[in-house]
Amino acid sequence: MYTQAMDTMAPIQAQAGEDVARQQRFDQRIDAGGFIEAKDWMPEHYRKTLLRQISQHAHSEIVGMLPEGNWISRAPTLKRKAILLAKVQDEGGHGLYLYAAAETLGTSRDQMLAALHEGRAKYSSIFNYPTLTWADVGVIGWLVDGAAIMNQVPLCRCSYAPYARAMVRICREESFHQRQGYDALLTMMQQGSAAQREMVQDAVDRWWWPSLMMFGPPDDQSPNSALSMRWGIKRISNDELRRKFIDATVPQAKVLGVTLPDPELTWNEARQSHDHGPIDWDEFRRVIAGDGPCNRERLAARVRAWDEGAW
Ligand code: BYC
Repeated sequence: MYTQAMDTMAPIQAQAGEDVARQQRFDQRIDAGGFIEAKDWMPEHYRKTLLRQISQHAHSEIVGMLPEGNWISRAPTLKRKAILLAKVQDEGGHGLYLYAAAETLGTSRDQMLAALHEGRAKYSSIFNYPTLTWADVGVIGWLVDGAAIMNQVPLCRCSYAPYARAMVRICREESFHQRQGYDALLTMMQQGSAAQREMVQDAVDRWWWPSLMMFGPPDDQSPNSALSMRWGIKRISNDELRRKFIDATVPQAKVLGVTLPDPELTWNEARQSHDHGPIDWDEFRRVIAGDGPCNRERLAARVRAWDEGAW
């Protein structure tokens, strides 16, 4: 028997059926290891998760220009100055590719930058620490860019294709950044004075633990990891990446002749990996909540650059 209600229900049922079909197509593509393009349908939560991660990543690149930028005018030689200038410019370029990738998800660059300037957006905790000496510039290249590469190479296979494509170029440039940092430190350690070697060790002591925090909280305290792994946004977990970074860095420290500031750092034969001492997660939480050594200074520098560049 025909009723008027049937007429109004039919489009709703058809829409619900279409939503289920789209979700199934999306899940199948993700399960098969496929990629999602900007114009493809995606669940709202997937879009928001990507926007959160990519915009935070973009902010990290441009805020990350500040600690090293401080040393451009004080680099020890013309060669080191030219290398550092190129590196800092590269970081600005990474920010631009990443803002462009994030914009494909429907939020404008102005909106993302407003969130940064108003303190509503996060950027990597690591850039809230000061660069006290020239050795800090080398250590940022070695440890910070080294950690970034470890974290970012798997992002070249991120299920969201515009992000994955941006990451391919970024990773190539980050590899060069890591090598230049290591090379600067090797020069100081092998050809420098005792004071310069001490400077390198002091910088390693200050940057080691914050570098380990770059990978994010432990897996069992990472609220976003489960879904991001399910959706192929993150391919390797925070703890696993941290472990791989430590394993790769220990032999490099040996060649360099520096000591990593963790008395509990030991090789675990059974796990074929290193065990490490406890990370100060209270410090991490304080820094990402805005109370690190340089949070206020970094944000003020970004806001000033924005205001002074306004038309
Ligand atoms: N700093 O559930 P979780 C560079 C936040 S730039 C600040 O594990 P997720 C470079 C996290 O956002 C390097 N916040 O989150 C540039 C979340 O908060 P919300 C930047 C952090 O997203 C210049 C909460 O803690 N790299 O290479 O699954 C010069 C819970 O965490 C941090 C990227 O951005 C942190 N360290 O995993 C030199 C890479 N860790 O958003 C070098 C892309 C966690 O819920 N991003 N949080 O409020 C990622 O891979 C992931 O977003 C993370 C975190 C591994 C960082």
